[in-house]
Amino acid sequence: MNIKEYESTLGEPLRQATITFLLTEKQILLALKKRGFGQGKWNGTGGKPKEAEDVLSAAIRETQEEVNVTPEKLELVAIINFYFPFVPKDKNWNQQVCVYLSRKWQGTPQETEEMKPAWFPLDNIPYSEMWWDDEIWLPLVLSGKKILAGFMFDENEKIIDQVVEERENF
Ligand code: 6U4
Repeated sequence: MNIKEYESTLGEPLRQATITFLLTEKQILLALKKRGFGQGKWNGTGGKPKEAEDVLSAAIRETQEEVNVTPEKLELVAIINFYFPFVPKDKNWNQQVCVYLSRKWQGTPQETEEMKPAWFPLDNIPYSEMWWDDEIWLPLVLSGKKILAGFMFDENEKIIDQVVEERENF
């Protein structure tokens, strides 16, 4: 099974989600997911848009809810489709994630019930404690590239197929 074959079995568009990374010149803000999907992994902040909410507004709201910070400028740097063919479709793990970088925000990151934030040096990102795909696409977006990508996972959340393309713009 590869991404193309699996995509053709999906009737509906993928559900949307967001990931946002705050950046300073030398550091990136990651947050440890304390519950739910991706529990125990470091990631950007994010989640699903509420009904009638656009994706950008969801990215801002999720960052507020999860680490108490309000991003002021968000740059869309990647659109990534994640596919979990071994998980029942009604669990809604298949998703399309818009990835944003923010260099301007209000507030100081604080731990909440959902996430525990921490700053990491850009040259020491804890990839072994993140989703496996992050090590592939995060260095690209941190180097200034915009990417369109797809990753497919097996039952152990290991990558079994991937597509990564550079884009001029979205
Ligand atoms: P709620 O509704 O908040 O209980 P929750 O189970 O917390 O849902 P969700 O769906 O809101 O999770 O957010 C999932 C987060 O995981 C989003 O920020 C997108 C991100 N994500 C999903 N698959 C990923 C992957 N393969 N690599 C990655 N992030 C991923 O880096």
